[in-house]
Amino acid sequence: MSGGTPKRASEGAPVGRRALLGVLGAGAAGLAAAPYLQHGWERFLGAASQADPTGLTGLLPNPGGFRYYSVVGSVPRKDATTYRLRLDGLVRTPRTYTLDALRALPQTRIVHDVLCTDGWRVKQTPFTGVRLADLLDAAGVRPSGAAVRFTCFDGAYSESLTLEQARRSDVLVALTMQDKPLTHEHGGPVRLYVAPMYFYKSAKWLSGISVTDKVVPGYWEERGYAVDGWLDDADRHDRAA
Ligand SMILES: Nc1nc2c(c(=O)[nH]1)N[C@H]1C(S)=C(S)[C@@H](COP(=O)(O)O)O[C@H]1N2
Ligand SMILES: [Mo]
Repeated sequence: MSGGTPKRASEGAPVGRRALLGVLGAGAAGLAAAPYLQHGWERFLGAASQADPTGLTGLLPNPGGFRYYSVVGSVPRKDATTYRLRLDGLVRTPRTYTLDALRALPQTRIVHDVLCTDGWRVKQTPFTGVRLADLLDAAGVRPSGAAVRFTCFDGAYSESLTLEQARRSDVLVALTMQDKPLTHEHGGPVRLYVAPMYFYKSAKWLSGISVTDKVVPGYWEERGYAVDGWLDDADRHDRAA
């Protein structure tokens, strides 16, 4: 039944997904209202996609191979007038950024594969945004700062990085994905993008960056995910020597 390879699963399963939604009589809103289940279903559907011997799933509409994840049922929408990003904690100068203020800073574009621990991958996906390192430098991290905690305006999700990871040049406060402004569904207007790690580290709807004295495990990390989110091909500077 599940004769495929993990690579097959990474290409997505719109047929299984739609079929299941039909059976359940639920729409996307129904799924979003059952966020815990959704993550489990995605894992189940990932396995189901391996059973597709025709490869037809690859021909059906698929929103770029991404799944939509949220741990809460509904998330407020924020735009250029209402969005704020707060950077505080163990810094000399706490700051609050508007979307325009972030747009005015130097932008970095990174192209890398996106991988979810559920088995799907979106190859060579461009993200553009401000290097987190630049924001940390502007705020002036105090000597006691050793980690960074990220919070979200969905009111529930959080993530963490060590300060060394946070300072990597491939960690962005992202404003665009696939060269378009980040949509609400994908965590817009601003999400974290941690290119060398599994996608759960890339907190959507980013609203808070706080420098802490130690790593505070994030939402999924408190529920069993590894705090260490490195992808296999990541260039792990902090593990060298
Ligand atoms: N705020 C928030 N960020 C989040 C999540 C979430 O549920 N809420 N899910 C994480 C996981 S497990 C993945 S795979 C990606 C999914 O991003 P996407 O919905 O844009 O595909 O977001 C990550 N960031
Ligand atoms: Mo994920």
